[in-house]
Amino acid sequence: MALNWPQPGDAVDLGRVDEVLDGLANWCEATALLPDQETRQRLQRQVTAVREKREQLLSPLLIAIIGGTGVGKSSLLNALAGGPIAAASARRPTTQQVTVYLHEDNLLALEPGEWAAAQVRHQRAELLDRILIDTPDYDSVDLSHRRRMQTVLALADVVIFVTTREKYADLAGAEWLRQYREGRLFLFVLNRADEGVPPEVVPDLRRHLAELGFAGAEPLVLSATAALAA
Ligand SMILES: Nc1nc2c(ncn2[C@@H]2O[C@H](COP(=O)(O)OP(=O)(O)OP(=O)(O)O)[C@@H](O)[C@H]2O)c(=O)[nH]1
Ligand SMILES: [Mg+2]
Repeated sequence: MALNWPQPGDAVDLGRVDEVLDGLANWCEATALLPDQETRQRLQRQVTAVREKREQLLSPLLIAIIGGTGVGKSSLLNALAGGPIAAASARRPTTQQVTVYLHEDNLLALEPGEWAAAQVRHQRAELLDRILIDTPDYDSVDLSHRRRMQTVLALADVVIFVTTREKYADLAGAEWLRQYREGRLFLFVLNRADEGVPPEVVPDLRRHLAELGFAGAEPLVLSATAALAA
């Protein structure tokens, strides 16, 4: 597998975070230390907000892969998973429903609703805290594809937008993407790099992204199939 996940490295010690939060919560009670009630209440609200964020750190990251038909979304998912867990093929469109890939030990109970039409359990330990979601294309004539993809987009923590040198210009009309900019991390992948990338493509793609409000986004130029084969 050539697309390596970042390693936790110097991961934050959550036990230490809890100690600090408990200490701050005690201060909120200490009228001798903080006589001003308004200040104590403000601190209490902040402690509560940080506790909520800390809880979120324990939930698996929802990573949604989106893009036009045939750009290589399912292939990229396989490259990230390090094995062929999603069906990818030359048939268009291949992925017709949202498919959620999660570890068999993952305790997250996902209700198979409209957005999570299919679930595939796997045993890849490195994906325990990451749920990969493959979505149908957004540009098919079947409008339900885009609707389902957008439901996932709203829930995702990380969005990987996949495009190719043939399709990236479609971003010029992708106004719908704007509303999802806030609250999630976006990564933009220019796939099929093994087939060559003309020099104007990446600067053009950057320009389209800036026009959509993603100024400074640096496209990741790669080949999903080459990564999976490596
Ligand atoms: N040369 C090359 N082909 C690729 C690459 N990534 C995907 N493909 C091929 O492109 C075709 C479509 O790939 P998929 O991964 O099924 O694309 P998709 O975006 O999931 O397509 P839909 O599910 O129909 O929306 C398949 O035949 C893949 O083998 C790549 O990096 N290089
Ligand atoms: Mg697919």
